[in-house]
Amino acid sequence: MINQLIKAMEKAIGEVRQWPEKTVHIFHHNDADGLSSGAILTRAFNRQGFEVRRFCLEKPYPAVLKKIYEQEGKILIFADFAGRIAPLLSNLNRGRNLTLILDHHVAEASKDPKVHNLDPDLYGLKGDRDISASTTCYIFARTMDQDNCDMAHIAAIGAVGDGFFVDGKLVSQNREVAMESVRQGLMEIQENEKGEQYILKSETGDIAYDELAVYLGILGAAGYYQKGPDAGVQVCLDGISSESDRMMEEFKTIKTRVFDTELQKLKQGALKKTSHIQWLHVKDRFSPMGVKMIGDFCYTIRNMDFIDPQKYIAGFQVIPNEIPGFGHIDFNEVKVSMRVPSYLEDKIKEGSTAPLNSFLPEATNNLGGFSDACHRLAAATTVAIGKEEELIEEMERILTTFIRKD
Ligand SMILES: [Mn+2]
Repeated sequence: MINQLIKAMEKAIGEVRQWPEKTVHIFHHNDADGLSSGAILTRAFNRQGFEVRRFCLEKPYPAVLKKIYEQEGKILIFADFAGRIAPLLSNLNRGRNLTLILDHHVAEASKDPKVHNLDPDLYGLKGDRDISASTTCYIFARTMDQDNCDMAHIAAIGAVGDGFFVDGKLVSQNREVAMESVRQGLMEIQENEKGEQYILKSETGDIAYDELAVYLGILGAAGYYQKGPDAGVQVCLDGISSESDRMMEEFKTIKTRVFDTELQKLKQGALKKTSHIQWLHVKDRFSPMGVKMIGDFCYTIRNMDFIDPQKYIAGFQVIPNEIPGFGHIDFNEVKVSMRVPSYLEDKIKEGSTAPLNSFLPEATNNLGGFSDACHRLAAATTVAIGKEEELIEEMERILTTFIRKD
């Protein structure tokens, strides 16, 4: 399994070395796993003498992919997303760029030999148990050059950050990077009643890996439009600095202020209600924070006293027409994030209420929108600006049918 993956990585690395252009374009996610993936790849390719252009994306939106694939002759690398959309990337690429996918989500095989899908899911490993994107990137970097094994402690950031443990412990490939970090004196593992606590031993002091992941999450999400991801990658490579601390505090302050203002609006009646859904629209009031924050906000309010415990929660946030460092993009789209109050969560878990992924993707599709991460208790998609009410109506229509079927 893992040997087959390493073989596929060797093949891709061989093609990278022979590729005429010596610049790599890295696109990575903005959570702790994505930031540590971006950090590992940047250092690994710099060490090989490549110039690195790194871009942090909140999602691989179709409009962004279209712009990326207007290029030709490039080396394009996707980390911590895109495993599932390898067929789409194949269609966009048509042999014109060398594309590598280093993801760990559920994957589909590529249809273009120049698109190498190196997602371990295709090799029998479980992305929600065995291996994070950061560990996938670490194995890739080590396959490129054995000296890159000094980045095991960076891989562990994503492994812990994604939060997949068995009995409170990292397992499989994720465990191997932890063990390697311990061997190199960069990690300490403490046993406790819940499992294991992982501590990074850095020059600037010790820090628990789960705390570091939260820290990076704030830089990457709340600080998305203010160079937070760059600071996050720097933290992964060189540790926390007074500058990263200053930025983190600033982003936390912005988040508190913006959330408090929005809460006041909701308490004054800004929450709209239909038969099964309660919803809100923050327009661009969450700016300059990233669009991940609307999901965070819906989760924060889910059990507050003005929330109906029996209705789904939907929040809309306008997606800025810009990708930091990548330039202007005409999205003209709004993101919708959905969460559920605890009461509904129990109903969904016992199977007596429709989970979010049974109606949001379908409703989004019917309106020509883009579905990405949809789970039972948390889901998000995007639709064109102006279609918000229509989306709510479409979900109501599907839910009504669903309930009748019962
Ligand atoms: Mn991940």
